[in-house]
Amino acid sequence: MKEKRILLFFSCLCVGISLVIASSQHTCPANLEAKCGDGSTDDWEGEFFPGIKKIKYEGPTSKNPLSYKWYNAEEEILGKKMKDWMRFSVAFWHTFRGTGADPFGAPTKSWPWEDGTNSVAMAKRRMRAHFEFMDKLGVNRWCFHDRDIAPDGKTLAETNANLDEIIALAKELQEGTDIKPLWGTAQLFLHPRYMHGAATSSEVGVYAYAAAQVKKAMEVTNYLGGENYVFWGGREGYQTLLNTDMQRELDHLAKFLQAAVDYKKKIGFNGTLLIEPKPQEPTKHQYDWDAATAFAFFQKYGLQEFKLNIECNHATLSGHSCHHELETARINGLLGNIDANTGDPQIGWDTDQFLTDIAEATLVMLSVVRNGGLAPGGFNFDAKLRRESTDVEDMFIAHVSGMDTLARGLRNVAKLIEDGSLAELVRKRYQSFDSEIGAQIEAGKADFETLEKKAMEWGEPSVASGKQELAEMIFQSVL
Ligand code: XUL
Ligand code: CO
Repeated sequence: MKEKRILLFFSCLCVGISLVIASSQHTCPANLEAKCGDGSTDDWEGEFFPGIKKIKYEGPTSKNPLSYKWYNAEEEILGKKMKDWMRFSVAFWHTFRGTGADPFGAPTKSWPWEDGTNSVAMAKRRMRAHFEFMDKLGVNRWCFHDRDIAPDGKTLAETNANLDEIIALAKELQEGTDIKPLWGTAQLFLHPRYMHGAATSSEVGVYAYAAAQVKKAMEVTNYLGGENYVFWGGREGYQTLLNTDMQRELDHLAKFLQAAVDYKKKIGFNGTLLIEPKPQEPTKHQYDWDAATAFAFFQKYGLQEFKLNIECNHATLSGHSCHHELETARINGLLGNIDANTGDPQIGWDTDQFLTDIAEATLVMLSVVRNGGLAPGGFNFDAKLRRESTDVEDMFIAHVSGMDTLARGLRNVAKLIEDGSLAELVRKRYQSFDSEIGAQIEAGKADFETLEKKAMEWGEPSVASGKQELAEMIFQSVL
């Protein structure tokens, strides 16, 4: 263990005063490559977050940034406890592997527990920090990629052995708690072998390697009691159609996903399989562009086992609102999970920010409530601190803020439902279909001759106002 320094700092936020005592032991950038420690030990003395107590609900008047103002886990809203509506999850990759690096700049985070290596020992220490983080935050679910939590070895067998070591520790840390993975996944995009894709790679060797990786990731997700398994096809797409056999690649992807269904059954894994749509980045065009594209793909290939993990920032990248993607998934029976984040209207890429817009959160929660909740899915904070946010307490503040925003959205939906006028506006808008002929149309029993007869009989139809401004006024009134 390196030299230790205790650094006390006073964090005075504009909303009030919070006294946070942070212990800054030896620090190195949370970098994947840079070396600073020797990565030989997972020793750590005391707490990882010594200045931070368990985050509690203090209500909307609290000025304490390390408290919940809107998220009250045990409180019942619309017939369910808030924690059961939300099923919040910490994303290991952003929270514990995010370095703050961007294409123009070096890592900015120097978390005290990082020794700058990607060793198995460092992975263990990091996993312990992660469990303390979840405990203090009061979140009992987490999401991971295989390679975020354990380093690559020289061979696949060695890599699997590294993963097994970390999984054994995670299992031990989960014991006696109600913590478990919301979902696991395989990282099939970072290593150069995946430069042409994984299941859609032009190389059969890569297809096989990816299958082996997913097989193992499903096994460990199952072993940890994970409730879902995600496929995000970061490189399952193309950079140019000139060198791409799109039909062959899509057929390969479907065969790969079917093999995952078969293996899931074989090992008795009951988790839901989820596809996470995204239109592009890193590829120019990702095959799972949006919810509707993924739905068509499921239909064509008979992949009925799959549901969707909708990510809000991916939704906006595909030219839709998050609400649109959620509703498209929901009405097709596919809403399985939400990667809770948001983009920036002035930035055209996946900024993965914590959701803080109350109106957007209310629309998200409207879909969730209409869906009857998300279980066995939940809300995974696929969101990262800004590069410039470098205090340990920022990790907590970001999650507290994201959780409170969604909790506030849920409270607003309850108000909207209780008020009833928006539902009434929508009901009235379609009431002409509550007629005999409307019922015939909806039952598929109105042929064109019947409808022509009606049109002749009725003459020019009357068309009512859409009342958009009134709908917006009602929505605003609950925010
Ligand atoms: C990337 C993204 C991923 C997936 C998991 O945009 O959202 O982190 O959620 O691979
Ligand atoms: Co995501």
